[in-house]
Order: sequence, then C-alpha cells, then structure tokens
Amino acid sequence: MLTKDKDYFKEKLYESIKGKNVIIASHISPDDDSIGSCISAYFHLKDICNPRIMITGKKNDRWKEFEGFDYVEFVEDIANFKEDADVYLVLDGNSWSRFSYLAKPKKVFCIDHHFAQETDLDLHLYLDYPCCVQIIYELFYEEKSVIPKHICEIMLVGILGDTGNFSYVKKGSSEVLLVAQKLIEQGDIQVQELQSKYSKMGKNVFEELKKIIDNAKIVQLEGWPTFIYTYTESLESDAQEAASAFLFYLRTIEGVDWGFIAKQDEDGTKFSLRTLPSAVNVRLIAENFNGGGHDNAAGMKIPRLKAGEAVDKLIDFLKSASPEKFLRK
Ligand SMILES: [Mn+2]
Repeated sequence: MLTKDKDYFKEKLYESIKGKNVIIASHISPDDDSIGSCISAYFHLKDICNPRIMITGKKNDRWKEFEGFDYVEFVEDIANFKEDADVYLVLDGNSWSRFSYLAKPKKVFCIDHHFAQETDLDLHLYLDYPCCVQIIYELFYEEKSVIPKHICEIMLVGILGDTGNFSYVKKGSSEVLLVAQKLIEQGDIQVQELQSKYSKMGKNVFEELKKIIDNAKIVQLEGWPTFIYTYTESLESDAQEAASAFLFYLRTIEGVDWGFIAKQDEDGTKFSLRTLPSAVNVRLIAENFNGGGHDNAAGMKIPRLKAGEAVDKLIDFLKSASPEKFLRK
C-alpha cells in the first residue's frame, strides 16, 4: 500500500518492528543518499528493534570514513536472509526489484522519494522530496534536541549527493536547505572538509578519466537536443569510478544539455542518464529499457550486450523513437 501520511507510516512501522529482527536495505549500487538514509535510520531504530543494514551487490568503500559504515553488509542478495528477518525496511527505491533479484519477502516497508503511483511493497511511504534522507530526518530526527555529529555528517552527505550539492533545489523543494542548515549547525560541519572524506578521486581513477574523456562523443540526432555520451568496457573499479566521474560533464558543456554514460558489468551494461530540466525526460527513456529514476537523473541496464553494443542499441532507439514524447516543455 502506498501512503503519504508520515504519522500513519511511523505508527505502523513501529508496531511491526518493536523487538524484532529488521533488515534495513539500500538499493543495489548504493549512492550517498541511500547510504545516508540506511545509516541514519539504523542509529535511530537500534533502540527499538534489532536492525542490520544490508545491500545486494559488491562492496563500495566510498563511505569507509563514516561511522556506521562498518555495519553495512554487502551480500549476494538481501532476500537470502528472509528466514532471519521479521521485517525488511527498504530505503531510497520504489520497487522490490531495486533491492533484490529474488522474490519479495512477506513484510517489506519502504521509505522513498522516487515517483510512485502504485507499489509492490507492503507499506510504502512516498514523499516528493529531493532526497530520501530528508524523509528519514523528518520521521526520526526532527524532534530530537541533540543529533550526534556522525549522524549529522552522513545525513548531510545524502543531501549533498541527491541535490547535486544543492544544484537541483527548486521551488517546492527548498525546505531541504533548512534541514541542511540544522545538520551543519548541530554537527559543527564544514562542508568542504566533510566532502574531502569521501569525494576525492584516486590518481589511477584520474588516469582512467583521461581515457574516458577521450572516448566521449557529442551527438546531434534529428529532433533531439544535442547530447554527449561515453562508455567503458572495463570491469576494473578505477575505470568504473572514472566513468561515474564523467557524469559531471553531461550537463556542463555549452550547447549540450543531456547525455549518458555506459558501464559494462558481468552480464550487460548499466547506463546513467542526466539532463538539464529544459532538455529531455531521461526517466521516460530509461523506462523503455525497464529502468527508472527521476525526470532529470535516471538509470537503466541493457542485459547481455557489451557497452559499445549497448550504446548503439540506445542510440538506435533514439533514432526510431519520436522525440516529442521525451522533450520537456
Ligand atoms: Mn535518493
């Protein structure tokens, strides 16, 4: 069931998890917002239940400097633990398939900020906020008189991540600035110092980034705004991280308002798509390939194909689709 009622959700959640074993999960391929949400939810809920934090997929050490990251267990699939868990609480994703490749367990609560009209989850709190951390803050931390510094830090990491360091804030979502203000004051945080704990690029990654920039192409297709893309067929983490760093260039080049990166993995190619709000709706493009996300930032996967072939497939799709369906007004 889908709800927008925070109080109702909280009441039902607490009823179900009190004294129980709970798995708190982030989506596959976690990001700053999902990690910030899991860790901050964990520190609040551990006084009510027995929580564990779990994520399906390979470990990513990006957040290793933060307290609480040691508790995050990267596992083959979170659904394999359904015998041990009474309840799952999934964060920052709007359907079970964002969290697991296997069947959904019995009782799954969800807290999320991605658009949802229906849900396959048992109780799903959806609020149209710029980040999931903001919902966690309002549910679990707003009323506290003191929030420990380490929790302020990881929540702010989530906010900075999903708002693109506040670049995506707009009318209707500026409340997030007040939450950030409270966290910065409470946690005595200097933002640049905080960012240097997790967002520096390794030298090897920089070497890979040079190649990825060299590989990038700016494309003009009839009816579509000019876009840029690049890809890597390397499974090495340096190359994968470098490809992610290229996301910055998708919306920063004059006359190029959107684009994508493609990263090969074991059984296909994953895409991240980004656009300025005036160009295209990348969520709709991703949905054509069973992906999803936000209108300005979305992800998808093309199974089985190598990155180069998968990129050709996406470009073929763009050539054959009618652009009007995807253009923003
Ligand atoms: Mn998010």
